[in-house]
Amino acid sequence: MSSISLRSAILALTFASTSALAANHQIQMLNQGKDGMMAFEPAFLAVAPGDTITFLPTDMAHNTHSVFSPVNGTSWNGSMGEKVTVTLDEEGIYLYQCDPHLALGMVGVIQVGNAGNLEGAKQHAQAMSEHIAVNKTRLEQYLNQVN
Ligand SMILES: [Cu+2]
Repeated sequence: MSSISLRSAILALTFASTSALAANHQIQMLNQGKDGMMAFEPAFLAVAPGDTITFLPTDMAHNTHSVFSPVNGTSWNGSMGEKVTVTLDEEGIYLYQCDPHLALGMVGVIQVGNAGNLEGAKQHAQAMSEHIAVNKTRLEQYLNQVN
């Protein structure tokens, strides 16, 4: 195989993996997870643009509500116990929370592609932290996993 046709083959594969094969990821809403009580799991998730996220009401007394998205990015606001599926096309950081358990640190971070809005996300997280009484370090820990 010549180097040009090999390169074409690799480009074709790369294109197929980013456009045709968008992945679905699942995030559970839990009373008790590996990060402790009242947690999303996984609470930090890095995905590709166009991937789909499904929030599963594994335990029922929770919701998922996006509170910070990239410019033109999707936002969502699920009811209590609602299974929510969103497709995230816009690159950047998304922050979300469980409304009744924000004070207990039930928050999560999704990174889609490049984190061009990381500084804005950190500023928003700072404001959220004022409403978090328990598990105050979670949000920062999740944001520290962004790269
Ligand atoms: Cu909750």
